[in-house]
Amino acid sequence: MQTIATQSDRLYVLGDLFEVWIGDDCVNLTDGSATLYLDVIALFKNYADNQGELFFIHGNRDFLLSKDFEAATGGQLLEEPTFLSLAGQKVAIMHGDSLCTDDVSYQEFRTMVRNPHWQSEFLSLTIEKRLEVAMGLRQQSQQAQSEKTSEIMDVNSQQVVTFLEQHDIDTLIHGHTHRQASHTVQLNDRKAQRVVLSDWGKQGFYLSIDESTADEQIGNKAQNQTKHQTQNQTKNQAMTKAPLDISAIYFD
Ligand SMILES: [Mn+2]
Repeated sequence: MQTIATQSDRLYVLGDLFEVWIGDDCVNLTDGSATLYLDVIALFKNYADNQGELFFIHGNRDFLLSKDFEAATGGQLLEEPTFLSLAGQKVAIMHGDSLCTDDVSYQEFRTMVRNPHWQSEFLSLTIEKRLEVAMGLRQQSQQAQSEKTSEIMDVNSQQVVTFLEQHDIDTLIHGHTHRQASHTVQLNDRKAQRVVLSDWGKQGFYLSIDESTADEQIGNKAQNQTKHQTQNQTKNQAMTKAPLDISAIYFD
C-alpha cells in the first residue's frame, strides 16, 4: 500500500481481503486481532484520502464488510459483477466464487450467507458467539474442500462463456480460485479474456492495468488502418479490440 499502490489512480480489491470478517464491529475485538484490522484500514484510508479512488468487492470470507468499513477506509463496496470501461473495453470484475457452479454444496452455503435475513440474524449475535460460528463454518468448509476434486472447485467454463456473452464482456477479472492465469475464451463470434488473480500467501500479488498504453495502442492501430485500408475495412478492424495492457505482478 505504501509503495506500489502510490503509483495508481484507482484501486480495486476483489474480495477476501481478510481471512474472516464477522461484522464491521470486529475492529473492537479485544483478543488482539483488531490491531491488524485497524492497521489495514489506516493504510486504505491514507490511500483514499491522498492517492486515488478505492473500491472493494466482497469475498466469501469477508462478505460482511459493510457501511462502517466503507466509512473507515474511505472506499466504496461494489456490487458483483461490476462493469468498467477501460481503454475502450468492457471489463467485468467479481470475486469469482459465483462462477464455481459445479460446487453445488458451496453454492448453497453462499446463497445462505448472502441472504439479508441470515446476515441480520448473525449480526445480532454477540461478537464472541459470531466468532464461534465463523470458526465452525471455516472448519466445515475446510473439511468439505478436502473431499472435493480441484475441478469441482474451479469455475465452470460454460458459466464463464454464458456470462461473457450475456454482458458483452471483453475482459473478465476475478480471484477466488487461486489459479493465476490469463485465459483466452472462445465465444460464438469473438474471443474474450479471463484473467485470474493469484492468492496472497508468502507472496503478494496484484494486476496493474495501464489505460494510457492501451489507448495509444488502439489509437495507433486506427491511424494505420486509415492510411492503408478502405473505410469499410477500417470499420471491421475496429471491432477487434487490442487486449488490455495488464501486468500480473508478484512481490515479496
Ligand atoms: Mn474466495
